[in-house]
Amino acid sequence: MNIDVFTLFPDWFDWFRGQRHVANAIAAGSSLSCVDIRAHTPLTGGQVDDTPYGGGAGMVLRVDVMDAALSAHYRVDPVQLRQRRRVIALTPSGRLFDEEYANELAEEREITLLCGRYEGFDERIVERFCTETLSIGRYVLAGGELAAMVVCDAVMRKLPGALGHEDSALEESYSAALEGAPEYPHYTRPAQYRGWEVPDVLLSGHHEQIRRWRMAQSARRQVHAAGEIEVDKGEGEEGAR
Ligand code: 6GU
Repeated sequence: MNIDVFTLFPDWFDWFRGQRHVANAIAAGSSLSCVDIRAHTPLTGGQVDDTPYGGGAGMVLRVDVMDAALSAHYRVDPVQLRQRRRVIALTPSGRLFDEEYANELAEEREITLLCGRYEGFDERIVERFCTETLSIGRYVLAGGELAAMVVCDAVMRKLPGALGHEDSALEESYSAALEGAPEYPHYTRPAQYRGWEVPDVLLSGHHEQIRRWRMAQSARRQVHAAGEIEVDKGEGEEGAR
């Protein structure tokens, strides 16, 4: 899979590319390229944004600058580009990014992510050049770059060769194997620590009982994730007070 990120801060992604599963995916043939929006601006002084029509705070990324960057990189009118690949504007009001959305993107051969800064994009960028808008949550970040990394992290770990252990992505939170529920709890050595025990069933060696326990735990977490937040005091029954 090839991911292109259009950003004002391409060097932020140098660190991200070094993350193990990202580096693995790249070594296995995927790519994560950054295009510096500012390098393509037709305006003097490297200008990329401007004040909003109608007034108000902040700056808005200009449509002519984004047009120039997309045109220079793909050598095609960006109005046509979106017929060949998903071009995604990262914005706090976009479609909420979740595991299903990540699976959808992981199926694509190539995608383009546009990072806004300041108050965001001139709306014509979204209307004319993009196939969709994406948000990683209902809060506002100063720019789309961290959101782009979140998307790349969630998508790239699904690509062939990204994870060391081939089936570690199969039975994890929100996977089909768990019927879309969050993952069950894990424990490892030591079996006793400060009097805190590991559930007996996990030490029992009864695979069918372990499987049933895990499915039940996963389903229980699903209920909590859906809204009834169980306050996790971080202590076992005995450890309270
Ligand atoms: Cl994609 N961008 C910005 N600027 N803020 C966000 C976001 C994206 N998703 C959540 N908050």
